[in-house]
Amino acid sequence: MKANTMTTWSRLAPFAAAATLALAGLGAHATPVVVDVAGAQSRNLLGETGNTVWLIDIGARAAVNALDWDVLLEAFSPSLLSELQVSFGSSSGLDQLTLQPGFGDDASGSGRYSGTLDLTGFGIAAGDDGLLRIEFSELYKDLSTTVADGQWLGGTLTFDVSTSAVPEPGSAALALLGLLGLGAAAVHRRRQTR
Ligand SMILES: [Ca+2]
Repeated sequence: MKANTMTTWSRLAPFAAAATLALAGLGAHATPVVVDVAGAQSRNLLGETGNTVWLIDIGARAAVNALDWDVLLEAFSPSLLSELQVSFGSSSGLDQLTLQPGFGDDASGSGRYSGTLDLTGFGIAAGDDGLLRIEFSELYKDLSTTVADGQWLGGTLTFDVSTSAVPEPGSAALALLGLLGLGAAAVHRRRQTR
């Protein structure tokens, strides 16, 4: 397992961030954006056609400060639960982070996973169009490009969003750190339902 150097978040972090912004007099307004994942399919690799892609309006230049997830997944054999992933970022697609909720769970079938991550400092924010792009993809293609390797049966992704004090856009290096951190987070948070 990877060292969990990026897992020092807590559920208090979004509140602490909001308090800091309020003290700075920036008038930040924190809002939870809840995305129901039911029906999303992970078919192909990130960026390839056939994946489920959603564009959610969170407000122009709104920043994403935290993510909570509680999702029920199904991986169709021989595909594995660890291979289902979801990426999110601005509509440019250049600043996205990738979460693998079932990280470390190398089994087919269904599994439920939940967790939370403080994203302050990752620079995830909508551009002028206000759109958060969410793509459901697959880490390894076991099946035809026209059928799903995995399905998101239900549950939610909850993004904690603030509409001012937008940080700098994230770099590719930060995105990679985010991937590792989210993976480590998921493995510590996973629990299964069979
Ligand atoms: Ca697969």
